[in-house]
Amino acid sequence: MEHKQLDQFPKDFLWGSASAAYQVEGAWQEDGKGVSVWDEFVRIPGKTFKGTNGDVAVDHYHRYKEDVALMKEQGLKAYRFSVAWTRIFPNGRGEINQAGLQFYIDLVDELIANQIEPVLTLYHWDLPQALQDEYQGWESRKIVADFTNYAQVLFEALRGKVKYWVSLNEQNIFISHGYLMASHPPAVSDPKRMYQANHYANLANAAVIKKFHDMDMPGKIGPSFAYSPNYPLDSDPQNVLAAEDSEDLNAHFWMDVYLFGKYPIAALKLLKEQGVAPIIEPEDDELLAAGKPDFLGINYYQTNTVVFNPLDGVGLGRMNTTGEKGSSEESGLPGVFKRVENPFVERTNWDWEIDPEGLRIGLRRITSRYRIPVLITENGLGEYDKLTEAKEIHDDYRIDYLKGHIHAIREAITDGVDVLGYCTWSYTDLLSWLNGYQKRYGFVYVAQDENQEGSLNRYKKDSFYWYQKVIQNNGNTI
Ligand code: BGP
Repeated sequence: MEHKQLDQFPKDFLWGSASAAYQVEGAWQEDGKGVSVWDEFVRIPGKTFKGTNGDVAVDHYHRYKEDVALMKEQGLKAYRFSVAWTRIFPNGRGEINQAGLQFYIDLVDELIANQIEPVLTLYHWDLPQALQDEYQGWESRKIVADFTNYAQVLFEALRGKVKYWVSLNEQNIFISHGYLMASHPPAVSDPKRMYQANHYANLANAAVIKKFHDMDMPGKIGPSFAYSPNYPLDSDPQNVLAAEDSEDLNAHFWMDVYLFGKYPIAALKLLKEQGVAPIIEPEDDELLAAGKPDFLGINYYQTNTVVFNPLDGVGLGRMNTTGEKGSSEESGLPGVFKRVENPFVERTNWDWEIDPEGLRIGLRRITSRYRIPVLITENGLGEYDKLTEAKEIHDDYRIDYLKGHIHAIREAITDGVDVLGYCTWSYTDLLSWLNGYQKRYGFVYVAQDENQEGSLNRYKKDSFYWYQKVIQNNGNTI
């Protein structure tokens, strides 16, 4: 629908930007930090682009004051970051490592002193290696107690200071990449193990949310889901059904559990037929029902256009992690769906489809199905950037991308969607898990190249100044 006039963004809208510990901090062995599964995984030859790792990353651990000063200059209202579990508990549990905890207390204090709302992610994929070794991490029910215990330490330490908490970042991604595509640790490829690990992650998520509410914590908590709304390629009923199936298996399969405490019917039935459904204990339903989030975090990058895929059709294909346009392979689930190119949208050099309208569509779907406020916890464009001799970065393509998506949010707000805020991915340039340092997302350029050499100096991109104005006008000129 087209509105005659668009609503204004709410006055207290959180104009923000985001990062994750492993991708920015570096200092991987400092101040008592333990080893995470990513610290180990990146050392296995061939796992990441050109063997890049987060040992130094963009050195945010030592430069956080400089980074926060840049945020302040830009006028950022919120900064989303994650805590490295291994800084708090080097071995996942046991004695608290005070120096590690202090880093986050200092970061939060620095943000608050600069009028920036901290949005804290409890888990952005860097599981303590000790828990992986001891009981296979997410593949054990034991993770629920350890994750809750770790979260409680942060709840207590930052009570009243941090008002927005993200429980798990992109459970759907770390589980599917970790246990099916084998592209993230622990590099397993087994659907049965994947769905069981996913079930324990659901329990851990619910337990942490329940703990937050039981402790009467001021503020709000919710998971961040990587949502790629599904489209059928055309109106062939087979393809429409394939899109419904993809929405069920790739989206409702997580969001329904977060919001309804139940898996979607058709998806679970299919997994049972295939013998890969998770074992669900009777008491699990109770916990899932008791751990309802206050908001849903959404990470939005692209939509997913599908057609029907016969039983002898394509399976998992390779992703483009090189930035060589057109190098990704076809991918699908035999008997259900396969992904195809959407002929109506452009693609990035990493083959990600650029579809601002898809964000509005996704926000509308969430609102209709779940009636819950949404915090957009990630959205952005990963591209090559060029530092000119004058030390400038003319990233007009990023400005176009963000402008289109902010406009789509404004339209969604006008449709009646309750959006709490918008965090771009990412604040500074940072390490892209599988794509190295050349795939850049930041408002702030960091001199760090593929060989992990560079001054690590920060330079403001054109998009930095553009977003500064957006914030000044509370988005209402877009
Ligand atoms: C999300 C992750 C982020 C970030 C982003 C961009 O899935 O939550 O941590 O990496 O995607 O992805 P990529 O780095 O693969 O381009």
